Amino acid sequence: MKNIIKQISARQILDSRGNPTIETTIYTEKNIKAKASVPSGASVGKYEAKELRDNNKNYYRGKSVLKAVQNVNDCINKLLVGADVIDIYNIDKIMIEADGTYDKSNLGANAILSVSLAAARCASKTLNVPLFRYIGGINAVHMPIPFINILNGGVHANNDIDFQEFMIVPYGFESYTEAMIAANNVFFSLKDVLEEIGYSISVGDEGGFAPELETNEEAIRILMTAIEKAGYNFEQIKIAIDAASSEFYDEGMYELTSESRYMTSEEMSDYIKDITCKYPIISIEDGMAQDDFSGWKNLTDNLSKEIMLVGDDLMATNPLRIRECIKEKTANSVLIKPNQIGTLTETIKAVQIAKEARYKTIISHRSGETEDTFISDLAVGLNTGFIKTGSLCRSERTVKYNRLFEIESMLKDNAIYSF
Ligand code: 2PG
Ligand code: MG
Repeated sequence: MKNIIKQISARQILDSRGNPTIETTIYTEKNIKAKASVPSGASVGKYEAKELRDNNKNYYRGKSVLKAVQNVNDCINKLLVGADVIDIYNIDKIMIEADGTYDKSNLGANAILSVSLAAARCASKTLNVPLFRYIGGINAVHMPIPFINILNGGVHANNDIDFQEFMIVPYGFESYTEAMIAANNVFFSLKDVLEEIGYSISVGDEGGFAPELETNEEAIRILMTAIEKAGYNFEQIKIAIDAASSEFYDEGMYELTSESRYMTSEEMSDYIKDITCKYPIISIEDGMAQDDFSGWKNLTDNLSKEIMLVGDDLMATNPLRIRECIKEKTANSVLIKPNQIGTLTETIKAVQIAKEARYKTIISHRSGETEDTFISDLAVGLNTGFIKTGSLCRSERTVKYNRLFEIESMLKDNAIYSF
């Protein structure tokens, strides 16, 4: 009886963009407590579970989450007091049934996820094991390869670059720690390169530099210069892009404003193929828009043997959508964001389905983050192979990388870092 939930209470806190979000604490009869908070996206896909916002224009500009907080403190608290905190599947099931909608718009995906994550953390504390160990058992020894977003564009930055994220992927190294040293060298090398040319070195929402570059290709070339000037080659460090193309797709056309290009789906697919041939690119996320299914199929047919084609908006961490994409042989990798689906156990299911089909999986943060490090443990616990959690500055990003340093040192010689 000692593991039973005594109380669940939530409050409103602020995320890294200064917008309200929810933080939930769970207390058990054994006097163990654990909390979790949830992030929020800017380029939100239309198939994601819904976060509840109050929309009261006079309070936090409509962005407060007091209704979600109340749903935790009243409804969810009543439902879960007395439940076993270790049985996370039961906890999630109770909340999913109480919500009763396909997109969690009733209680709010933000409310539900905050409880789901806090419960898992509370379970790990109850069992006295690290969170990654609770999630993954003794199998949890693989450190994820980070996708580090050091150049920001799209809706994450105040510049005109169309693509949202230009990331470095330090995969040719012996350990996570060594990979991060290299990534850090490239981050500062990029700062020097930008300063030399006279570009701004202020940063965007995810901590990557956000200079006013001319084209997407210029961004790629500047990253390559930074990698080389830091003394690395493109076998050690590759480039990944999140085009976030749903943001510039309308009525069947893709519009790259910075390059004054207006492209059909086929032209967009050719454009991606072209940059993939020209540059050391390992992965393209959301190369095609969430509703351009035939475009996605075309891109997959053309490029899936060459690089990772990652579905973010396309699949929205939704097991049903991931299954559909697998069936249609669309994309070959899945971005995994717990708040796109709204519970930990459905997130786990999404990863399992993807892995069974040999799709690669990348655990991901959101552009509006908190100091919570849950996703670091999740990446190791689920052995996803990859994590995307922003640049190498801004504490809401570095806190996740720092947790991974901690996990690697806990694993000692058992830690594995490989592609
Ligand atoms: C993405 C994410 C995270 P956002 O598109 O992959 O980088 O951005 O959280 O704004 O949706
Ligand atoms: Mg994305």
